Amino acid sequence: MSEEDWLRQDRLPHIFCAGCGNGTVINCTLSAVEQMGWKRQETVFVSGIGCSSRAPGYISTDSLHTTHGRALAFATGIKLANPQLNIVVFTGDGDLAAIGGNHFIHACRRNIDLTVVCLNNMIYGMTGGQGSPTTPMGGLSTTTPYGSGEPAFDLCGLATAAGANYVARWTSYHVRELTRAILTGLENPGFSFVESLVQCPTNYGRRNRFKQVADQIEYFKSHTILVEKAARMREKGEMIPPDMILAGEFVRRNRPALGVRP
Ligand SMILES: Cc1ncc(C[n+]2csc(CCOP(=O)(O)OP(=O)(O)O)c2C)c(N)n1
Repeated sequence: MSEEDWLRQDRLPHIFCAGCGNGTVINCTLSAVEQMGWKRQETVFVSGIGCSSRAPGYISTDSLHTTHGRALAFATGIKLANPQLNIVVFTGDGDLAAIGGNHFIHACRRNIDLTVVCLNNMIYGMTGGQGSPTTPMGGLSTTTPYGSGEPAFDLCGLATAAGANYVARWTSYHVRELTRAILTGLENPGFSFVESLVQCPTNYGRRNRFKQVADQIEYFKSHTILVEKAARMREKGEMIPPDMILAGEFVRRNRPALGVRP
């Protein structure tokens, strides 16, 4: 089997815009699932609402495309009803951190045995480009036409503080690192949170300074700093520029977890 065998070819073509980063992250996730050797009958994909949340519809396992912000509530129910199942949640930054924010913190606190892949395009993609909790300061969107004046939510910081067992961030540029992080998340018992920044050329890139799809991917490449390097810089009292993306593994631990297979 390869990751392509996990796709429902009959559902193609997909709804994603040309140049969207979601396909890359779905591919990385399926590659990690494939490397786990999981069986399709034992694996469930769950999502909320948004472009990113359409992902499970293209995967050939049982899946739940639920209501906006509620993917983790449904996923928790599945896991508690049948701990034998492997559960992967696809969610967007709006789905997870705005309308679903409360579910997110409590799923981390419970440390329930799931892996969440957050496709963070820094915008509400599906509804036309409104600002989200992760829209960067100064970022242009339909609801922040003069630039967002709010600081962006650090989803990995939140997941770490709330109790998740595994937390990592990469981008759609970092295909190998992202796949490895998702794999580690799948292997690690308890709540695993992997965030991937993704380009959204239609609703984020074109309103900001990324005229071409490759411009935003290039930005991900040039503006990433490893968490270890950032820690060394802080120790030396050096400033980390605010537009840098902290990437890598934030936490890997073994707190008691809910729903871990006996
Ligand atoms: C209860 C509810 N409120 C609002 C909406 C409208 N809505 C659909 S998708 C979405 C935002 C999606 O943004 P995100 O989760 O970041 O996913 P993306 O489309 O960017 O991948 C919103 C507000 C909805 N479907 N249900």
